[in-house]
Amino acid sequence: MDKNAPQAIHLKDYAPPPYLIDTVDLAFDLGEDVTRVQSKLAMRSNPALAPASATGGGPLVLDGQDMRLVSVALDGRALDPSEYSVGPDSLTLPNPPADFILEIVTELRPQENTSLSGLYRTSGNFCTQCEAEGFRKITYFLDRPDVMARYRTTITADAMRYPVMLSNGNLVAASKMEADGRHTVSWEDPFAKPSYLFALVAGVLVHIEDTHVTKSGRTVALRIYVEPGNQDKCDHAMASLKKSMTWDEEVYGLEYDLDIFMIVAVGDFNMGAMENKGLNVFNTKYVLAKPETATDTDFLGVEAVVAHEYFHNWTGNRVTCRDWFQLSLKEGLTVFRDQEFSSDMHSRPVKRIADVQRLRAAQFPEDSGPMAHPIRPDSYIEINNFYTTTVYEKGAEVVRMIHTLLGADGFRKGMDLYFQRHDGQAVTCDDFVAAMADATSVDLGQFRRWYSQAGTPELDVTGAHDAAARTYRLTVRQSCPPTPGQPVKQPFHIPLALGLLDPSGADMPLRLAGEAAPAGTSRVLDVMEAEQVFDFVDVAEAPVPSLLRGFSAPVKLRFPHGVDDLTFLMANDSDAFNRWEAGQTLATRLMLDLVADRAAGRPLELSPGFIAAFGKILKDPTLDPAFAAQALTLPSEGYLGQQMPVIDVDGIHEVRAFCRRAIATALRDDLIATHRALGGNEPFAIDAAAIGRRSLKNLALGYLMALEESGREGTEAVELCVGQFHNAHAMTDVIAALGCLADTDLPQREVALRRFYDLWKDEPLVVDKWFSIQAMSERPGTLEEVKALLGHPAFEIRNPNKVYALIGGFAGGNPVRFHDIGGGGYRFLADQVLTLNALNPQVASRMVKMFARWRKYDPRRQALMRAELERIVQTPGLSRDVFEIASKSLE
Ligand code: 0A1
Ligand code: ZN
Repeated sequence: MDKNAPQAIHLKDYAPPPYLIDTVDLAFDLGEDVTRVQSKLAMRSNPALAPASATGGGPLVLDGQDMRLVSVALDGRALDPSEYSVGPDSLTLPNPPADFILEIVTELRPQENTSLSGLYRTSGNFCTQCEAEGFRKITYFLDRPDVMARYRTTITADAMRYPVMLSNGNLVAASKMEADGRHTVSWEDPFAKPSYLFALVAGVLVHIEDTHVTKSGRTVALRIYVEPGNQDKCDHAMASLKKSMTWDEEVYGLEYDLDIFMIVAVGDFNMGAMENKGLNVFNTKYVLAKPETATDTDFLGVEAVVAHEYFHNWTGNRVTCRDWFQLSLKEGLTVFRDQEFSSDMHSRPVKRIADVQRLRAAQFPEDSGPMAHPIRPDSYIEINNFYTTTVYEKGAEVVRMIHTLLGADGFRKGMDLYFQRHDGQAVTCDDFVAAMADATSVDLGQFRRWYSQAGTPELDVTGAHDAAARTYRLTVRQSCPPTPGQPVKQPFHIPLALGLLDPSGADMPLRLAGEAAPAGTSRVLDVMEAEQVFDFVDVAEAPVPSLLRGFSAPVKLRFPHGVDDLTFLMANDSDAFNRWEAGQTLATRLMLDLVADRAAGRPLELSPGFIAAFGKILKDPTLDPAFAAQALTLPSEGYLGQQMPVIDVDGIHEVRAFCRRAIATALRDDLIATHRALGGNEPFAIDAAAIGRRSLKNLALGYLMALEESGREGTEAVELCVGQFHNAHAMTDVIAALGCLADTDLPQREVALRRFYDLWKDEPLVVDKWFSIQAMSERPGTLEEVKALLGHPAFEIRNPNKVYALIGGFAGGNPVRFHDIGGGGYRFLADQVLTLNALNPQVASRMVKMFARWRKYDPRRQALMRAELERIVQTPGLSRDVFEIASKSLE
């Protein structure tokens, strides 16, 4: 390997810090040209290491990059440059004393920082992002999460340009404007924290304010800061914050711990949001929402992300990670908490289905590709590449399994013990599991393999009924495919929730051989062996098993259910998730058969039984519309592709379109009736029922518009769609209609796109939607349009949201055009990755990931994608971020 290639960091090499930092005093002088940072650190050698000696803990190596070192002083004495050494990423003091004050002055140019990590500018304001390793771009520091210090932050800047100046904790001092036009504030955070939770914001901002009174009677001020003009879009975020605070008190007994909680929304942000102590910084996408500008998905996203960041105050901030390999300690747990919160606020089955769809769409492919890693990775080149769906969403599934194994009360006991033991500490995933096990005496020994083994386990289940013996035997075999660096896996501890349906569709009482009495009608089996049998007794008639209820483990399950069994489960399963799942399994099977038919040149025909089952769901007045919409959505092209050894891009696209047309043709009148019944502009509400009605209505519209291609039959659909586009008040309805029109060649398409832009050109988040709708159009000319849109005045390559909307929308949301056999899509993406690499490595790396699954395609596409990856890896000046993904993809 190239000796200049970036090196990996390994979990096994973890060593505690030789020095600790007790307090940090920061003084920022924010300037248009240069920003000066004075840092005063109270440091001492780490007593947990060798007995403290008078000579201290050996060399002190502070992290630091991309700034100018102005001066260093130790215990008040300015050091001569010969007394320390500065490298590209560090500042080393060869032998400091055991206890000392270190003062460092650095200078930065935030206006030139396009990486959006460290201190940078957004819309003229100053803003920071320090997770994971951004603090080292502000000052030299022990920039690692196990060094926790108390911070005091003083900010001085021009009073007119930066009237609002914020940092973590409580405001402790504020000056009036001085003669030079500048003013100063000081903030103090009483809680020790790692540097990644530091934040500073300064600029022209307005805020809305509310309060929350905690269970114990303390009043907390709540503020949401936005750019002027956006105040009218903050109410939903504020309401979500208040609900989150109440929920965490009720469910976990956790109260907020400072007197003020602030959220700042910024337009330029790499991720969704950041949980800095007392001062969360958010991507505007997860704060700003009003019915005219935000879809229901956006509203739900705001609620979930506000909750997620708020919940981090305990799971992440009060108890943090020892090192970045433990990232899932805070992220998996906090995603689990936000998922549960959203379930409690809306519909549990609908939320569970959405979460599982997301896991399957993004995490399963990651777990079976070149970037597969355990939720606690063993090594990384660039930690920013490990804010993955595996660490987050699979991490949440692992926590959910613990919840399932312990029960809600046991889980709460485990959480209580976790906080009792570790409040104020930086700990590991093992510490978390130990607290869960110790609080409940549940043995989680084998369960720990979920933290160390990558890959999606596969369960092959068979059932055998013995009518004479009245027994039913389930045989469960588990396996897990090899992943990079892990050729062989040990069996996992898998909680398998199930029920058995009798011929009437009712759940049978479940009694395992050896048990005195049945234990309920839905229960969790502990699958621990490579092969295991479970014998149920008193089973008079052959049951239809309902397996993996509620998706009780992140696995792929196979059971030889016949078509009739699946239809039966769709109609009867008491577990809503599995009713949905049965329909998806059936649809997947039928659609993959059609893909094979098409490849063999056979004519396509969709089973009338399947269409009839769809019709039944559509017409069932007792069903929750939100659930019906999920049940009537065919598996995505991406999901179908995952089920094939070699992804047939065009076959899948054509078959899915064919099925949509077949369903729409057969159920046309019912679809129109559904759209009518749910249509009209009812007063806007953002509750589960209203969201559900809109999603079913727009699902119907989508099917009807599938008829558009078939000419005359589609005229009425086009009228409905154009009418909805022009008359709807809620963005959800407008976007649904515009999305349908964007796939057509109708003259109304251009009219609608132009009108939409003209109406919304001053709302960046709405313009993002306009970009992504065009990027995801299945029309053949989309790539050329996307290229042209790169030059549109509203497109900014430096703004992550714009990149995710246009480039990400095309490469990630338009399989048939991105994977066009001509290779133009691939060349386009690689060009964009190389442009972004120089500007914002994190964003570039998220884009290059779209190539990771290249081996799943046919030889021609493989060769094309491989060539682009090679072109990328060979480019000089590649960031660690992009290098890691591109090189691992080629391995
Ligand atoms: N901790 C945040 C996500 C986040 C991670 C990294 C960032 O910059 C590299 C920014 C935000 C969360 O889980 O919400
Ligand atoms: Zn998080």
